[in-house]
Amino acid sequence: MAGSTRPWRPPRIPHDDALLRGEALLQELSGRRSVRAFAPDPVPRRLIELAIACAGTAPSGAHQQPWSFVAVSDPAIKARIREAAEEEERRFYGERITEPWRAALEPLGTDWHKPFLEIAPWIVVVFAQRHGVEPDGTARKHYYVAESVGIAVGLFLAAAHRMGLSTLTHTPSPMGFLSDVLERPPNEKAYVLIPVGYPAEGATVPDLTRKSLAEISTFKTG
Ligand code: IYR
Repeated sequence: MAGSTRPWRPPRIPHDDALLRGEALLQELSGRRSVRAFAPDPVPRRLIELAIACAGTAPSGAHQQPWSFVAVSDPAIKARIREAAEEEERRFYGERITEPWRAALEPLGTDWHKPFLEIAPWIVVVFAQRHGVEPDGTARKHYYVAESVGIAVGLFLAAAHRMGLSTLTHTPSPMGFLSDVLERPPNEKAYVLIPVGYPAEGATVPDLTRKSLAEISTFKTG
């Protein structure tokens, strides 16, 4: 039997107004940059809650919402995360990285040092629920988990940016230590770690450009 439905017919936005809205949003999103040097200045918990709530509006496979967000401001936990992440990263940059990968990362100037993990006022760790858990403890298959969580993370980043907060989309590899430090259940796997805060005084970002619309799109209009 199909689930219940309700009518859905939101008011249409006239095209001239839609154009202005789209252009304003593009300008807003174009101003987002990943930041690697954070100020220690605090960010109210409510702003983090709002960014998470925005992420939670993402579409997901079979509407299973296979995500958990763990927001950390506890200095002791941030210190443990930094320590474990730097241990992994030292191995990555020292042994596991390939030459092509090293070359690709060169413009970013990254290395194993991750002081931002302690300095940023918040670290939000996003976990993907590889499967659900029924009340009786049996596993329930989840669909399109990576796609669903990826969309939610995109909305989180956009929401944080809209509130004037800077983020880094960080993936220490491997991230298994986050399950231990944050005491997550076995059906969850760390997906990405997002420091949130304000750029440090004197922070810089790589002088990158984004691909143009023409480079990223093809229209087949008949
Ligand atoms: N996880 C490492 C390496 C790294 C990999 C990619 I792909 C990046 O875009 C940036 C960094 C680190 O965080 O340093």
